Amino acid sequence: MEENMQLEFKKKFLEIAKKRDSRLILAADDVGWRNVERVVREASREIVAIKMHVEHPALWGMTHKEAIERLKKLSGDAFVILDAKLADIDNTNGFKAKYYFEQGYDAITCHGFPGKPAVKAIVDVANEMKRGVFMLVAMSSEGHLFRETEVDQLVEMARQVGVAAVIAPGNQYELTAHIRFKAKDALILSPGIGAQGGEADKAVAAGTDFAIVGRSIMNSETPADEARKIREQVNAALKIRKPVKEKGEPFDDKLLSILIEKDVLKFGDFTLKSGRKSTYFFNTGNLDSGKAMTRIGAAYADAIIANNLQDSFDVVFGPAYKGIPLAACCVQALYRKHGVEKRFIYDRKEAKLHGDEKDKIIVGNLKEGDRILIIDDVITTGKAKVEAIEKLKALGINVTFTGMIILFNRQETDLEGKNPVEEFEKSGIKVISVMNARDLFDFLKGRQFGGKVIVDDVAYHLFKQHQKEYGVK
Ligand code: NUP
Repeated sequence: MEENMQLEFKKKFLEIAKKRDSRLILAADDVGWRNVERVVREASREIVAIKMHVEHPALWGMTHKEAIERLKKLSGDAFVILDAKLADIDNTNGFKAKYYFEQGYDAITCHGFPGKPAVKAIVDVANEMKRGVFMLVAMSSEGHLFRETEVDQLVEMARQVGVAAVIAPGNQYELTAHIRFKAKDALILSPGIGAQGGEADKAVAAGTDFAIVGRSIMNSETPADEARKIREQVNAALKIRKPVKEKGEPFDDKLLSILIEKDVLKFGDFTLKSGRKSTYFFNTGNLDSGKAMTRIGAAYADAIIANNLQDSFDVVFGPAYKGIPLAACCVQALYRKHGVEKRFIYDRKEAKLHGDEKDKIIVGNLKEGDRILIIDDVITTGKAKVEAIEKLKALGINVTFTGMIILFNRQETDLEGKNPVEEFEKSGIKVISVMNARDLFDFLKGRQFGGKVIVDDVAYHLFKQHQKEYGVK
């Protein structure tokens, strides 16, 4: 019900944008009313909405009601948005939103960082009064602290609460493209175009649906011309924008881009751990930076949450060596992104000489009764995982293995011709693969990334050949 009201608002906003043939929101940022009046009058045909700050009516010497009324009259009934950026607790947000909507604003902006109930309080009021809520998921300002993990959480929150639109920077294209991907079909409104360095066409290509522009129009001698130029740029860029699903689906585009950036996929003659020859190699050893580990950790953590595994284990186990940093970044991402607190352990390849049996082999607190989730990069035959499980079982502690998260499943048979994933599942270990080889190769085949094709026809053929020999049914 609540979500529907915001959906209704979104629809209404899009209808008006269509009628006015404009996706341009004017930020009426001037302390003097005279200039605001001049600009809105001259540029009224170019804009769909006017955005102002809480202080503006007072600066213009009028009440909120008067300001809204005058702006609507001057602009031929453009929407009037209050950029209040509400960022308080639920109760306070609720009464502020109610007060502002009572003044007559069509929509209000808010922050998401105070948490879901705080945003929901605004949305509840807006739904009741049939108004819109626009939530910031990042900012255009230099040096802002909206990091990838926070942005992901904010986008998810906006989706869950069901706001009419999200606000994302029009001057940080990579970030907004990521938000576009995560936010799917949500409306994205973007400030940061013009005075803050953003270009309208690039912002739209990245995912912006509406441009919010202040100074470059407000300070212009010919505001109508300036506004028309931006309006036309936005409209033209929208016409040629590719659908979102081309960007990275079914894969997380941030994960995909780091795999590409770090050359994780290699082609040639390789011998795998199992002794098997391969025409290609998925080398997670190349994921060697903070950005890479952040994204990989997030991929594991997201897989755990998406598959609802968070209550099925007590500790994450990363088999030495490669599994060690993976387990560490997985539990970190679990905590940071999802608020889920788990321990992690890893084994020593060379047993320590002192301590009890457990301490010689295991680093971390492995406890009686622990349910263990194994984290590893790649699965081929499954042999390395079986060995890791046996090593832990040999310690004589009562533990169970409940799950396994693998970044890349090569989809190959084990040395007996069986499907290793099925074998694990038979023994009660749920196996989740973040990426399956066949899906990934099908997706990458012939696709350009930054001007280069990772999987060309030859590479694809090599993969298929290898699959023919070793692939599972
Ligand atoms: O991330 C944001 N960046 C931003 O500039 C969120 C905002 N709400 N704004 C607002 O957009 C800012 O307060 C100003 O009113 C407008 C951009 O104005 P200008 O840079 O186009 O002059």
